[in-house]
Amino acid sequence: MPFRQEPPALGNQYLDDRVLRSYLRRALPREVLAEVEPELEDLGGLAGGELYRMQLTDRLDEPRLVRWDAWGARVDAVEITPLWRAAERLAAERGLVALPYERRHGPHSRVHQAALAHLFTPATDIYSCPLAMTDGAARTLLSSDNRALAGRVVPHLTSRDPAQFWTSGQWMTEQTGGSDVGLSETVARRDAEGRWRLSGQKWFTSAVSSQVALTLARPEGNPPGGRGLALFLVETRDREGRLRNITFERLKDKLGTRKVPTAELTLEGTPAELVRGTTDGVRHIAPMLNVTRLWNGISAAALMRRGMALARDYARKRVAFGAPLSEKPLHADTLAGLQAEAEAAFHLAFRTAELVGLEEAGGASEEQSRLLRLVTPLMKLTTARQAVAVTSEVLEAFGGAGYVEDTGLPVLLRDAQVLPIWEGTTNVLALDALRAAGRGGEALDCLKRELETCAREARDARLAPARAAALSAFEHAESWLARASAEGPTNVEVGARRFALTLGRAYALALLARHAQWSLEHERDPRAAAAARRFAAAGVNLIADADAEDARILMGDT
Ligand code: MFK
Repeated sequence: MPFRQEPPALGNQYLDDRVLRSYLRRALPREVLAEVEPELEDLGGLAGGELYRMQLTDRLDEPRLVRWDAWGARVDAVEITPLWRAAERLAAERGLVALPYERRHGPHSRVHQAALAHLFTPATDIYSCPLAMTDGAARTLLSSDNRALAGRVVPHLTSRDPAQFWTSGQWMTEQTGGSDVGLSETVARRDAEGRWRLSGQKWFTSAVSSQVALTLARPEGNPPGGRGLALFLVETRDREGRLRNITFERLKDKLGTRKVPTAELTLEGTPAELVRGTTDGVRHIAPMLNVTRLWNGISAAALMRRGMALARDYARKRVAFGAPLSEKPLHADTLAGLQAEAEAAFHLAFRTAELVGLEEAGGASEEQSRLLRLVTPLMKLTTARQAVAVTSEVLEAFGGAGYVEDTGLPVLLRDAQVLPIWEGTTNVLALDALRAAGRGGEALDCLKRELETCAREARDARLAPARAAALSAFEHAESWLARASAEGPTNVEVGARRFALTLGRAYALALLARHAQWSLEHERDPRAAAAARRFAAAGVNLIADADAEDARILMGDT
């Protein structure tokens, strides 16, 4: 028989996930865990079974923009893939958006949702994108005090009935940019009946098949910048299913997330409802940004986990130079480094979900709310970069097979690459983190106290290097900020990315070490501690005392 390589396989993605299960045992009260575990196990079975098979067979299918039907009628429909249709139903039935609003488990409802999303995301071709935006829209509408609008729309966004469930888009990006949203050119005017109508172009509108979208537009006469924008809700179609003065110009030809129908849209007098006031649209849409950034982090951890599940299974099956790769010290060492990154990212993302859940249930202290404002951008930017690095290495762990499309592996890297880009790039979020840290320095103090608490709890001698690395990285970041601030704003900005990544990695390590202590004591499991030591050795402190002048010299023309 000629040699045939056995492909990697996935088991039950909940039962096989040591990190998720161990975390949930610590983070959830026993009765809550007992209640949620059967559905996690069920979704884990689907994720490693039927949904994975669909992903592999449906690999080449992509959404299509259908402008006309066979008889010449204009339809402007976006046909989504079979897996996306299945994911839509599954998401509604399992309450992937509904859970934090039903709040059956009080402050733990966000963790419950995050655990389901962790299993769902890598199994459904980034259907988490519309779910993230839908969740963000529900949160934004509920915090808007526009009871009439929230009362009409939120029950659809949070419905468990697939026939009633709506998703929401988030139409912010225009040709002027996705980062500096204040440059938006879409104009809002009142018509003769006093109804708002929007005109302009939206350049990157994800999941355009949604029933509603939150968007920004400038009421005529308003000043430039983010303050002059207002937040609107658009219902995309009328009762007959026709688009409401919206033209789908084309679908984007993207590197990854190719199952997500992202479009360019033209709005020509599109009816819209004001969500909240006629100004301060950027501030008013911020709740949505923070929710989608949480989803981004959960998705980053989840994609790393999927890559590791495949790479570890393959390492046991693939024999080279006389032994399975899993028995080769260098291969095992490489995977251990990736596992440590994935594990630290997991704890950072789930700690953020805990804080969001506390705040939503009214149980967050002022300290925890401040911490959350700083941790959200830190978590998003840190985990997104980890996801790109880890999925890239995962591909390499398969050798040439990782570079061949029909193994289903390259899509992991292509999908991960969006995570540092959408919902705020690394640099934009680093500046946001500086802003959050800067206001009187209170948020930074909150983070310091949290790190110190984690370090105190991680008292086992085996965790000493992790404790030391987390604390010393934080201290270096703190002293760098004080020094750079004294030197002037350019020096602060030039180091913002290194500062934010150092804080993000230090916090991820401290959380991992704290969990490792629990796992040593309650599970007699040394693996989380090994991950913490490995992560500590990989480099936490990225502060370089480079200054703005060096950047100017290096990047200048002369
Ligand atoms: C897998 C799941 C992933 C989900 C995928 C969804 C796909 C969607 C595709 C996209 O839409 S990608 C485009 C996403 N775009 C962004 O995320 C925007 C990135 N840019 C920023 O975040 C900028 O920092 C920002 C646009 C907010 C800057 O705009 P401005 O006009 O300069 O606003 P400014 O002055 O910084 O902030 C205005 C107010 O909002 C301030 O409050 P005050 O008016 O009280 O001073 C800010 O403090 C507040 N603010 C800004 N960001 C905030 C925030 N408040 C809370 N949280 C935040 N994150």
